[in-house]
Amino acid sequence: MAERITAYIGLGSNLGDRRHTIREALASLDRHPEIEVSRVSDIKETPPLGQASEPYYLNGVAEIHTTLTPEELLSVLMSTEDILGRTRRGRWGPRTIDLDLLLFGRKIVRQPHLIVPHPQMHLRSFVLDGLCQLDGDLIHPLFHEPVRELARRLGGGNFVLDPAGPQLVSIAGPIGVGKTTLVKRLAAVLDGQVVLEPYDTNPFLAKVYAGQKDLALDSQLYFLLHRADQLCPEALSQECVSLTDYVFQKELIYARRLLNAEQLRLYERVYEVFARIVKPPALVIYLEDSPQRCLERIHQRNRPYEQQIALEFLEALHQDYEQLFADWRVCPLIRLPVSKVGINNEAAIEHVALQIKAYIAEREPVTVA
Ligand code: A4P
Ligand code: MG
Repeated sequence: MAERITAYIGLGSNLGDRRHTIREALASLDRHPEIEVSRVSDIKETPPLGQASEPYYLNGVAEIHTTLTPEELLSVLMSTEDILGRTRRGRWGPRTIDLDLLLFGRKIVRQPHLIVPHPQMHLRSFVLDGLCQLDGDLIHPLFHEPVRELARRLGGGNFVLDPAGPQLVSIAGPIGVGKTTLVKRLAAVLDGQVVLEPYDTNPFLAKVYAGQKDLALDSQLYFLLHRADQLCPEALSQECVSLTDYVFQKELIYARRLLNAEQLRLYERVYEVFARIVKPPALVIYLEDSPQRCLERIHQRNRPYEQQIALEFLEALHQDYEQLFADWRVCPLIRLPVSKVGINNEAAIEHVALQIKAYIAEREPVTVA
C-alpha cells in the first residue's frame, strides 16, 4: 500500500466569492478517495503581492493526508482549480482559486513542472503564518529550519524576488564579529562579488577614536559617501551576487553614537539623500556574538586605532543592532550565531550559501535586440 504522507497546500483567491470558492476547493479535495483534508489555518485577507492594482486575496493553508505521489497531487490541485473556474490569464493574474503544493512530507522535488518545497513559500508571511498556526515545528527540508524560524525572518512581510538589477546580500553585526571573513567564505562558494568596507582609508577615523570629537562629522560623512559609492546599483555586479560586510543603515547607528546633537541633525538630512540612491539588500544576515567575544577578536586582529574600543561601546552597539533588526522590514533577515559557522565548518558555509540562493533572484537572461 502507498505511504500516507502529510502535505500542506497554500490556498489563495482574489476573484468572486473568495471564501466560498476556498471552501468548495477544500470540500472537493476532501472528496478525493486518496486525500483527507485534516486541518485548515485561519483564512486571512492579504494585499496582493507583486501587482498592487489587483484585488485583495484571501489566503490560508490546509493540511492534508494523502497516498498520492506529489505529481498526482499536483494534477488533482490543477484540475480542482480548473473545475472552480480558474482561467489562467498569465502569471500572477487575478484568480478564483490558486492551490500551491507547499510541502510534501520531507520530500524534495525539482522538476520543470513541479518544485517542492514551493520555491517562494519562505518569502511569504501569508503562507508561513498559516503553516505556523498548524505546526510551527514543521521542518523545511531544504533549509533544515522550522517554519517558525522562516516566518521570523520576514518580520510579517511578503517579498518577491526581483531579477532586474543587482542582487545584494549584506552581512551585518558589530565590530569584530567576523563579517568580513564570512563574506569572503560565502563569496568563494557563491562565486560572488565581494564588497568590503575599507577600514583604513578614512583619514579622520583614528583621530576620532583617539578622542577628537570635532572630527566625528567629517569621519561619518566620509563613510557615508564611501558606502553610497559602493552600494549604488551601477557599482554592483550585474552578473553575480554581491556580498557586503555591512548594511548601509549601520551608518545611522554609528552617527547616533558619535555625533553631537547639532552634527546629527545635519548628518541625518544628508543620510536621507544617500539612502535613496543605494541598492536595498535582497537579504541581510545578522551575525551574532557576545560583545565580550567581539572585543577579544578586536584585540587579536590588533588594528592600532581600534585598541581603545571599550566593552561598554560594544555593548551599546549590540543594543543598537538589536533595535535596528527588531524593526527590520526592508528584506528577509537571517540571524546567524557565529558559533554555527566556525572556521573549519565548510558544510555550514555551504548550507548558508544554499539558503542565500533561495532569497535572491537568478539573473534574467540578457536578451539581444
Ligand atoms: N508548479 C511548480 N511547482 C509548483 C508547486 N509546488 N505548486 C508549476 C503548484 N504549482 C507548481 O502555476 C504555474 C505552474 O507552476 C503550474 O503549471 C505548475 O506546474 P499556476 O498556479 O498555474 O500559476 P500561478 O499561481 O500564477 O503561478 P505561481 O508561480 O504558482 O504563482 P504563485 O506563487 O501562486 O503566486 N498575493 C497574495 N496576497 N496572495 C497570493 O496568494 N499569489 C500570487 C501568485 C501573486 N500574489 C499573491 C498571491
Ligand atoms: Mg499557483
